[in-house]
Amino acid sequence: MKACFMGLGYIGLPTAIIAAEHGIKVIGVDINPQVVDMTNQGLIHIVEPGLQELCGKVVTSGHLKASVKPETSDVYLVVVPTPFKGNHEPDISYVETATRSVIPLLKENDLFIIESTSPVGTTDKMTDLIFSLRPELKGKIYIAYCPERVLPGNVIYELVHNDRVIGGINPESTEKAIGFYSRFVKGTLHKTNAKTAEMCKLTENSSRDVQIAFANELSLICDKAGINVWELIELANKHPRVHILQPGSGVGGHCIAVDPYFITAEFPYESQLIAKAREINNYKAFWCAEKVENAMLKFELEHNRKPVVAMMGLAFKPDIDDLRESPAKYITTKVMQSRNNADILVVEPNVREHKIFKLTNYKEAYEKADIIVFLVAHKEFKELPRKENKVILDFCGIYKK
Ligand code: SAJ
Repeated sequence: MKACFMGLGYIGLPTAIIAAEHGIKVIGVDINPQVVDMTNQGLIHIVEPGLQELCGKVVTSGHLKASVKPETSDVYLVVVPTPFKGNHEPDISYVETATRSVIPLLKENDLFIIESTSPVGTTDKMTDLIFSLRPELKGKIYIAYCPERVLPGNVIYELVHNDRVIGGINPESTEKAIGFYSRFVKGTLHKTNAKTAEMCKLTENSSRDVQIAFANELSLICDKAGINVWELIELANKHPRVHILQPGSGVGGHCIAVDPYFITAEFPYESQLIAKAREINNYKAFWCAEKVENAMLKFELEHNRKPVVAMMGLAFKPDIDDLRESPAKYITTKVMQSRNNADILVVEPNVREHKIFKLTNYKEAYEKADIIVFLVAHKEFKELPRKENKVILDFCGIYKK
């Protein structure tokens, strides 16, 4: 069996590698020639534990090859980003471009799968596109939607062990897709239709966003009430049916901070709670930036000099190098703009250099700063000795007690 993966990003590359490791001949396609070159040398362009070794192995064995162009295969998978436009409308142009580029290669019995997070109805739209250009394939190829669910940092394990939801445009397509995934997935493969599978992905991430918004709202209330929110949540969670998530400096990444908009854009009147959760999680980052700015002003008034401020963390969550949609990056930018870049030390231990931010070693920044702002709960920060003589703004629970 030969499979063509359209997109070698955070999901496409690991999935292509795992499929290749399970004996499938894989051609990985990316528009970025650097990604293609690196992959062909057995090197990965993302940070993911254990993936480098596997990539080297499957490239050497000849099971994975990368290219800028798709090749004739038995299975085609679309694993490209689905960003949103300025007005939070989903942008499925990458999915469409990837689909268009494989349409000329499709032949009888082929399987076409979309994995990219997509608004409800995208699989039907791509199906119409395929059959409008290749009407002779109607009823002769299989088309399904199968979202990924892996957590960055644990991708290799989750790709194999997570359950998957598989929705075909008809029962035959669902069965065909199940046949493909059962070659490398040990989790249960749940059958449904394409629309439900699309909505299922959006539901999973929106559910998490709503739950985090609840924790973030509690953090605002507790700040005003003078209550330690971490202790409060820990105690509330002692109830057998209460499971509150953790507040933070906002919600980031390219999934939870994006996918709910795919629902709100299409169903604005029905999705009030989902929209409000997005607002609360975005507001939390703004609120954190204001807290930092106020602390800086207070310090200046009390000490008659500008403070040195350490912004601890830029990633969108702990112990990763991914800065996409990062609230920490937003807060740091806002604080730097308000202070004309003066006296702000930016720290991100998981990134070596950054084109916008000049990075400072985290220990050095921690020593030098008057005000320490914990934005991301990286493991390195938790090991720092506590400093009683500094102003600490802990937005991510480094010191829960
Ligand atoms: N966060 C909190 N409090 C929490 C948990 C998370 O503030 O208690 C924040 C994080 O700091 C981060 C954001 O939420 O900024 C998202 O982080 P995450 O760990 O919740 O999720 P992602 O974006 O890394 O991965 C999610 C996962 N989805 C769910 O858990 C429902 C993953 O399984 C999906 O595969 C992934 O989105 C995706 O690709 O859609």
